[in-house]
Amino acid sequence: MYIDLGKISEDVIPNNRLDSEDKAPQNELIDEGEDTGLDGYFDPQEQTVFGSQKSDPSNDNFAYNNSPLFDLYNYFNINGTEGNAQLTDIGRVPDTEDLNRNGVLDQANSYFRYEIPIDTTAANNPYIHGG
Ligand SMILES: [Ca+2]
Ligand SMILES: [Ca+2]
Ligand SMILES: [Ca+2]
Ligand SMILES: [Ca+2]
Repeated sequence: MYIDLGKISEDVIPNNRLDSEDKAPQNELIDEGEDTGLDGYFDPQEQTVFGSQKSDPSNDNFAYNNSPLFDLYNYFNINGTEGNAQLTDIGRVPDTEDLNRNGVLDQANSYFRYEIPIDTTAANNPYIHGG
């Protein structure tokens, strides 16, 4: 497990540009057709732009299943940014790379990384003491 403490670049789509779902007019609201994910494309456009036959070429679709029936819990795509506006309270504002909301793309990477082994075998993990 890695824990990074400090500043990390907001440029998730590494293009030196601030990518956001909020298109003109920018109003901090999810308007019709804006719930595209950070890439700005819905799946059919992703297939065209990236020349792919995959159902979700950008792998950015939101999905989850929290049904206790048959233990169908699945949160693998809970952080997807395409299609998250309709199903959750957290998705009602446009997704953006601008995490600190200062209006600019902060690209500084300046952080300390701590590596913590999660091996539970005491012989392999020097951080386990006392069993
Ligand atoms: Ca970007
Ligand atoms: Ca997308
Ligand atoms: Ca997609
Ligand atoms: Ca920023």
